[in-house]
Amino acid sequence: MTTAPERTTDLYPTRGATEVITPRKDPVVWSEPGAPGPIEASDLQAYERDGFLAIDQLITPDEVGIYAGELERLISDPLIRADERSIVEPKSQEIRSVFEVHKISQVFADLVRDPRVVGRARQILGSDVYVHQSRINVKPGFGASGFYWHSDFETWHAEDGLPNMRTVSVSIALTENYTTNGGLMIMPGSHKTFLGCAGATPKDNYKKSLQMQDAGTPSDEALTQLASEYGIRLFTGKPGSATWFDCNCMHGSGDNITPYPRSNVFIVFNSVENTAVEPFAAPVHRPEFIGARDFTPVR
Ligand code: 6CS
Ligand code: FE
Repeated sequence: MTTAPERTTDLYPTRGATEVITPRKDPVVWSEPGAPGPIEASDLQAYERDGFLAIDQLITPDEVGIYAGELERLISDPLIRADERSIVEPKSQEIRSVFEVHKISQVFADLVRDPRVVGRARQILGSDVYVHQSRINVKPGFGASGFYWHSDFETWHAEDGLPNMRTVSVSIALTENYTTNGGLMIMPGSHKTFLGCAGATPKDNYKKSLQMQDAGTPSDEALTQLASEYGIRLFTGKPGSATWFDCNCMHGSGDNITPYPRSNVFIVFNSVENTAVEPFAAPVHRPEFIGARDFTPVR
């Protein structure tokens, strides 16, 4: 019989009656200065300051072909389409995302374990890591909808039960990210302010939030304040480029009305010292294909 992990102190209150700002209490970079790893010290300092690190080429063009091919294989498989891990676009019903690709695809499982990938995650988080979530985002052209402004940690804390900000995501471009096809936007420095959102988490929220998030989205006033304080950075890059970003960055992406898909693979590494407990602001935790409850370190 598995006992529910005990609830720890809630350092980052959210989804109450009103919005509430809490200064970040956790480090951004958890490893000691000079700790070994693929990230240069100057880049690690920039990541600590900005909350993100853009890499022009994390994987080679040949490798991109392998992963882009695997994405196509997955989204063309009727069994995958019928699986609960697949989320479709509200209008076109085309596949928008497929979750838990590190478990259903050996190709993506190998990417997770690649030292260029997991090595950076361990260096940022200062420990062994496991995958909290992985997904491929297709973001096809001709109207694929974006992701409204949010902090991922706000959801992962409220609904998946991650206690601290010791989680890092990497988005690896599998198609060209232009200025026009719905690229990732981050407010540089916003990771140091936790914005607790107003409004309780509805039951089975994920069934809607993965298409269009509502609970956990900031007010216009808060976004206006954050944008004026931090600005907005749009990420562009060739296939194979990557953006590493802290779990609490305020980020989003626009719709893609161009003919050019903006596909990526998105992997979320969590420290084994920060494993999920009971949700902090939801009746029950989300399904394991969205928020892992298997904390086996990546080897
Ligand atoms: O709810 C989540 O976990 C997912 N939603 C978004 C918009 N970003 C993070 C994550 O993939
Ligand atoms: Fe997100």
